[in-house]
Amino acid sequence: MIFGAFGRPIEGELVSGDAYRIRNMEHGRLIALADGLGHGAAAAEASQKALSIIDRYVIGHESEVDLMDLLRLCHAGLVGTRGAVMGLCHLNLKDRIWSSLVVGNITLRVLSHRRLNPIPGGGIVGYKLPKVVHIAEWPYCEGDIFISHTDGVKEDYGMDSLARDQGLSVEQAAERIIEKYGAKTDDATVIVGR
Ligand SMILES: [Mn+2]
Repeated sequence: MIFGAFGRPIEGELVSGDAYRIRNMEHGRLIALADGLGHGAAAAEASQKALSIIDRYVIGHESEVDLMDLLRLCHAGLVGTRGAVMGLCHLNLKDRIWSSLVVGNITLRVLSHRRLNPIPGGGIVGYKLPKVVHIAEWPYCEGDIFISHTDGVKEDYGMDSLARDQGLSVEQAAERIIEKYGAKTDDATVIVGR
């Protein structure tokens, strides 16, 4: 699988409050997407902090990732910031499993034999986690497509065909999705994997 992303801030801001990470792990990839509440520097502080916590966690956990532990670390670390909504996904190519969770308004899906979405928990990382966080686990199949985006991108399944388009790199596909479905009124970030 190859993953790539594109993001841009809301009009009039220099920094995006969204932030993402695509990390190589021993058996696959760890993908994180965070949308700090609001816009601008304070929103970016929250989402960037989540990424730095993830970067620190990965050291020593390259072969085994516990998404719930990682979420709890982010939650504790983001106290005192604006908070963020987040999606976390671990693709384990050795066991051929996708694991993912979402807190708040982040879209994350895998287009496999059918369309797979984790059940999102309401809440804000750093402020209030949902009572129950569901970790979705799905088998990885050859040809799976991954899409995740922040709420600055209008949900439209038309983006699935852009993500599948072999004539575009994953970064180009993410950029096209933002051109077509990105809202001018919010930061927007898309991650595509295939
Ligand atoms: Mn947003």
